[in-house]
Amino acid sequence: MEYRHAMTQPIIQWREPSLAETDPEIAELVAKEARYEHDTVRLIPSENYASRAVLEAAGSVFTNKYSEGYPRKRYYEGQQQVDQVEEIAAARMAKLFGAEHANVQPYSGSPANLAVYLAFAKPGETIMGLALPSGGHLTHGWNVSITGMFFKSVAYNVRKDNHLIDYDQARELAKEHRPKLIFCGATAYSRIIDFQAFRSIADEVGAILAADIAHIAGLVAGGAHPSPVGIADVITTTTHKTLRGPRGGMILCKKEHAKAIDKAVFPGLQGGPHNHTTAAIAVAAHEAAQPAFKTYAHKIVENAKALAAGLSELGYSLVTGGTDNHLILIDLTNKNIPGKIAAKALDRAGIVANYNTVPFDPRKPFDPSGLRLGTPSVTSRGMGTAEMKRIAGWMDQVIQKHDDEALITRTAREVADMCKDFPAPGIPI
Ligand code: DSN
Repeated sequence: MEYRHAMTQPIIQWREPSLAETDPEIAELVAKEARYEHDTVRLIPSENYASRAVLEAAGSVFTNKYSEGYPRKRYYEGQQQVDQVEEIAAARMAKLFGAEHANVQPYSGSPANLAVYLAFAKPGETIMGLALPSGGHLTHGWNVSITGMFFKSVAYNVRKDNHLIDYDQARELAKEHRPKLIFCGATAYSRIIDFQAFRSIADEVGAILAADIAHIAGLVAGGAHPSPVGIADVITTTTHKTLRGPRGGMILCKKEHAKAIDKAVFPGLQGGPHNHTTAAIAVAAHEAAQPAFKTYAHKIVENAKALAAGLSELGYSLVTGGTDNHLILIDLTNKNIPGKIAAKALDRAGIVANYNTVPFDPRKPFDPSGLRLGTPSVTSRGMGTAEMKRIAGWMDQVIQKHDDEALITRTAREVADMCKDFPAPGIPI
């Protein structure tokens, strides 16, 4: 694991043993993971490669600090640098998205969403969100999540005929149940989300509108998906998906809600913020503000469309027929193979995806009919539409012959060979 040392300073300056010397077992797993992430085509839509700069900040001495409170209003001394880091991170993110206020303390997306519940609804009150089997997130009120247990949750769905969000149903349900809070946003939805439609539904019933853009934040920042800023009252996101930052969370909101949101995050929900993550969020915001990031965001979508077209040509049935964003959901029913078997064969072939339910799936979530794919990681490596076609071809071979281990091993070699030509950010192999 010596490369982490090389990333920060020449190893000669260290006066203590390296990770490899202290804990070879973990060092080896880290090195193996780096090799795995380098040699495979990673198509999990919520994953990415953080840059070396982001990794350096995330692995910095800010991990040593406690700083409950907010900049200039802490419960700890010793905040000379931490205050600056958090102010820079929040200001950069607010500017990047054109938001009035940014809170960069949520530990990740789920805590960010919980803070929104805490700010705007009381236990037992009604909230609304997209149903999990329709592509919504657990924390949008699904029954196994605390958000479905502590609140009266009403779920809207995608339409049966075209699998697009059923805005009419959402409006009817909102009028009937008068929710305090409406969540829009998804984890397995491949089309543009009409934030304005949700705004008008929320206005009709006097609800707060929260847009969870965790999956598409990088596309929004790069102008490849419409922004909910100025439309939704509050916006939550993770920082590590299309945004390419460290694993973390963030809430953007209008000034009028800033106090409620800040209070809900701390002291309402969390203790000390993860300052090393905050530093890395600042770096990610800086990277996402560069002109190259706009190109990156548009290329993610271009690649997703190319991969979707390649798979469609090979007879794969795509939920909604295709994609407008970074994500593709395949319904494998017509190929007579469950998602899990396909995902496991693909993983052995060096193509990493996740099995997923499709809307109205007759199969169970742990053994569903679908595969979920995304192009943020491959795009971060500089792969383009030609590589997407190759990937579609490999996927087809492996899915069709999922128990042909010789073919799978050969494919894994071909995949690794292609990967050599596309350096993975953050991995100095
Ligand atoms: N687990 C994330 C995803 O994979 O979409 C969402 O939280």
